[in-house]
Amino acid sequence: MNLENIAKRFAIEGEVKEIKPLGNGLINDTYKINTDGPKAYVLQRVNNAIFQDVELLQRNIVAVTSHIRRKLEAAGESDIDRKVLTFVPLKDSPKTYCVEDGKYWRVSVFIPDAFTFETVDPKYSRFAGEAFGRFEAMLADLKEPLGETIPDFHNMELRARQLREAVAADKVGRMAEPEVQAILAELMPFEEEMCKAERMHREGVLPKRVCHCDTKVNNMMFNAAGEVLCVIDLDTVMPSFVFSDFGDFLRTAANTVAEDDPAIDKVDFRMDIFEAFAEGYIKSAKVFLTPVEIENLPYAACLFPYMQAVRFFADYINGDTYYKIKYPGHNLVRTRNQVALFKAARAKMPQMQAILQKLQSK
Ligand code: GN1
Ligand code: MG
Repeated sequence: MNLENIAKRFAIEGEVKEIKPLGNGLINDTYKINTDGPKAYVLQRVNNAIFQDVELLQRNIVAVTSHIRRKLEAAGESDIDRKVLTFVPLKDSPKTYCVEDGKYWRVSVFIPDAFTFETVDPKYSRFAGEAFGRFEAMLADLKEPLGETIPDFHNMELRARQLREAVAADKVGRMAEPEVQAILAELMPFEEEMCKAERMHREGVLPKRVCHCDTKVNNMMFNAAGEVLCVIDLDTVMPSFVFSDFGDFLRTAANTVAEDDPAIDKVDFRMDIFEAFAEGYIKSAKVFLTPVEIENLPYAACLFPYMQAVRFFADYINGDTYYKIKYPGHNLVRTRNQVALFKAARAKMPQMQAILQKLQSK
């Protein structure tokens, strides 16, 4: 596959000089395109085994980025090209993706002088909370209905069912491993408790809103002064519960170690990060959040480590077909880490409730 030929199908300015790998996502393949023109670009292969409807996915992304751009323009913001992603159309069509040998590609403008982080301190965590709350608030009046790029992506009932199916199929014989049995026994007792969001939705007390759904710390760009520029990685922007964005950020940011650190005894859930993030998030999201949503934010902080544990674990049992792995057993290490984080977070729920009460009375 010739990356340069793919890049040349897009309406980029200048000549392509160099294409090199960028970032460390677990799903798509990402490259930076340097040109002799004023801009650099990001070339990405969208993993269409996972995102099966790339047409819908790009339609969502264009709807979301155009909407945010209009809002920023209306608010008289400066430097808008660094505050929202811009997707580049093809030379011969308004489409923002192309297909080469059954693979899907797209190009966006590279945001210069921007940084991503794998960890954050409380100050940055507050910025991030504000930014994700603002992102949701800006999209609250989006007219175009968005499709689910991965149907039921954060539906815990579905994820629990997928784990059961993986266990029953035992495709690669990993259910014989005693540790796999032990983890399963640890996870199962919490299944019902963790499926609370779907129940509340059926009861009509929990709405779906346009959410980012992949609010990992490293999906946010900061400028050199440490201010948030924009959120990136928009493939999963879709209707979901606000728990998705709140919970998934804390899953990565409040963990004292990386999500795949094998040192489980070092895993803990940082309350200073929780407090700062919640403060920022509530500040910008309170315009639309309901009391039920706020009250359940501590549940969200537990749900996401739990759901991620279930997803990593199911992938391990299925023979590592979803997440990229760096070594055999990587998904099992990730699972153990997320189980430990889930337990740490769950033990701190009363503290989280107290913090939320304090924040709301401010
Ligand atoms: C995937 O691609 P990346 O690394 O941003 C995954 C998330 C998981 C995350 C775990 C589409 O995100 O849901 O939380 O890995 N994205 C998809 O690190 O499944
Ligand atoms: Mg990412």
